[in-house]
Amino acid sequence: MAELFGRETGCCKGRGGSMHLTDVNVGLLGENGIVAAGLPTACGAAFSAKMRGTDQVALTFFGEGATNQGVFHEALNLAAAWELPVIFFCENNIYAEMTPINEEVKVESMTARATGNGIPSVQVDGNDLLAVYEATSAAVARARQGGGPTFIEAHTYRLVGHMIGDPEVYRTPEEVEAHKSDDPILRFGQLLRSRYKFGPQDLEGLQAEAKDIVDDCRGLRAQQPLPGPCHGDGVRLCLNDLRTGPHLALQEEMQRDPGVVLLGEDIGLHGGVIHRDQGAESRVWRRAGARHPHFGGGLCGAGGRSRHDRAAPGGRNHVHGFFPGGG
Ligand SMILES: Cc1ncc(C[n+]2csc(CCOP(=O)(O)OP(=O)(O)O)c2C)c(N)n1
Ligand SMILES: [Mg+2]
Repeated sequence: MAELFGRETGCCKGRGGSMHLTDVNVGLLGENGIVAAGLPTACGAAFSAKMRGTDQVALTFFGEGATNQGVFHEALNLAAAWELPVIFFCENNIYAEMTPINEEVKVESMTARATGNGIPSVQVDGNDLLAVYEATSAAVARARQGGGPTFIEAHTYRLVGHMIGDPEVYRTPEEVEAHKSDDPILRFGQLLRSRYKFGPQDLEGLQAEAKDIVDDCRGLRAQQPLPGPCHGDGVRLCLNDLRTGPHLALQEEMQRDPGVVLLGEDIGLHGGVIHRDQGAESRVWRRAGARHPHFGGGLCGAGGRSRHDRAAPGGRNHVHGFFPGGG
């Protein structure tokens, strides 16, 4: 909450804003305002976990609109080819910003896109909290047993506008009204009453507790300091031409840190189109166990993420115009 108020005490020291919440201490690797950028990032985290031999599983959330992005397909293909422990969780709320699903896609279900990339998928009622929990737990167990990625499509609905001030001219108030009784919080309350025998006071107690927490947070705004100017560190300028500079930097990093590997199109097989990387390629081949096919955007995001985990890589990207996931 301090981060949402832009305070220095927030998880990104007040500089992230609501769309970039990151807290690696709890496994939150970073939200992203760029549609679909979280998918290759999650692949990077999963790749890192696989390389380090941990039982960690990466989970990424995105909307049905994100499945129209090229990098979505690159990330799914990469995850399938490398059998990564990653879960792709698609929240299908039938609108991408303001565009209804029937104007966005021609497939019946987003799971078709997972199947097309060789990834097993499941559809779930996204407003049923326990159903979501069970589907996700099964996918985690599968990933931990070495079963690779799973795609979950959760069907849901967005009850409020896309953003503050959304005029909502693309749907009728009646349509929104009709979905209100399907609100997952209401439905879970009903389940607690019917199946777990919660009484009205039990539920009211929980609601009051939640309200108190939110009310307490409001005080943060006045109590906590705003961030000051930010001074970067660890950035070094490498004055060299564009062709040799990156190679020198990569070689230096790989010598300095044995955990560094190199990802890039064709690099695993024979060093890629620029053979200067060859000294590094045998190590890449052994460590990653793959030839690194043409997954430009996927590798780019995966590299950025896994670098944060100190498992990999020095990276190079030939084609992707935009670096999803940062790093
Ligand atoms: C690469 C990119 N293109 C466009 C946008 C603008 N944009 C923000 S949200 C959104 C719609 C995404 O649809 P969906 O994935 O269904 O998410 P939802 O709107 O349901 O949250 C778009 C196009 C963006 N943030 N990033
Ligand atoms: Mg959507």
